[in-house]
Amino acid sequence: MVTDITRMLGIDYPLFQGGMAWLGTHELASAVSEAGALGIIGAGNAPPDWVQGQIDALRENTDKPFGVNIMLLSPFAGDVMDVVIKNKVPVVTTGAGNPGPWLERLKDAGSKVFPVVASVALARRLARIGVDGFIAEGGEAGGHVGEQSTMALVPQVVDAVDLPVLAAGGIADGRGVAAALALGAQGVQVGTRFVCAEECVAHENYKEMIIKAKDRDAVVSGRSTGHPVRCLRNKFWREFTNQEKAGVSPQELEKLGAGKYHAAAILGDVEAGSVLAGEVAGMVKRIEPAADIIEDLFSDARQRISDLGGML
Ligand code: TUI
Repeated sequence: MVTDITRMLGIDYPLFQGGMAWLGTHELASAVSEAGALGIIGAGNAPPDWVQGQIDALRENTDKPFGVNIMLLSPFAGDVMDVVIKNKVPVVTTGAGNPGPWLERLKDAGSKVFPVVASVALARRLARIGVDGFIAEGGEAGGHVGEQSTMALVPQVVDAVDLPVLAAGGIADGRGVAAALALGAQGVQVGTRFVCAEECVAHENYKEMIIKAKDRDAVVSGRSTGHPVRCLRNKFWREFTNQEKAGVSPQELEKLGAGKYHAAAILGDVEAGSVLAGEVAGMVKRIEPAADIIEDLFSDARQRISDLGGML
């Protein structure tokens, strides 16, 4: 499939794997890139030497393009930027903030920069200073979320900027890919379904919880802190939400959340930990190789689009 994204990046499928903290490791990212889409190492809150190790390991397993996602609220964001610049990482995506201060150095290193945006305003501002495209992420997504839905946000970002846009949030099968393309996106970003890739290092309890999830199980907490997060309903979510309702301060809530992604993702404590996942968790049915997920997404999208063509 050819779009502005595949042409710009030299990849076969216009798909980015979401840069998930703890889960977007070199194992998953190299499998996704090797299969022809764009694998992304999720730096999350990790220190720069961990990111360097992940880049080295990925490059041992694939020569194909890949990306690093930098979570801008991380205390190490600036140090991780130094690492990706030194390594001339082909694609840099950013989350939870504005990558403007680093843009010139990233461009000088030859990186293509795709910020995640949750609003038209930020997209317009970043388009003016020279990013290469956007990931317009709706509130259906897992993890830190904005307020707008993918269905409404994507076309508004597409209309506001003259750069390629990928749709993210709420996409887990070929129907979602077809819908994103119909909204004007040049590609998609998928996170939750890749948590259940065989190559993803997520603990089996985490994968199992996603597979068992139903439509209403992916819920948001933390709106009062200014950093709302979508995760699966569990003991942690109930306690956090109760504290939030009781008016506990944002600093106390932050303490309550510390270490909870790691507890769920790696240690497999899916009751006391925070199981980040998008609303599409209810659509993920099995654990399978990353390459099969990619093939399924695009072969189904192609079929759906051609069926629709016949209907109209
Ligand atoms: O970043 C994500 N997903 C994440 S980050 C994360 S770690 C975290 N933990 C607690 C609180 C906050 C983060 C877990 N999941 N997705 C990309 C994303 N970026 N979603 C929304 C945004 C976003 C929101 C506001 C990007 C920019 C923005 O505006 C910033 C500005 O300066 O205008």
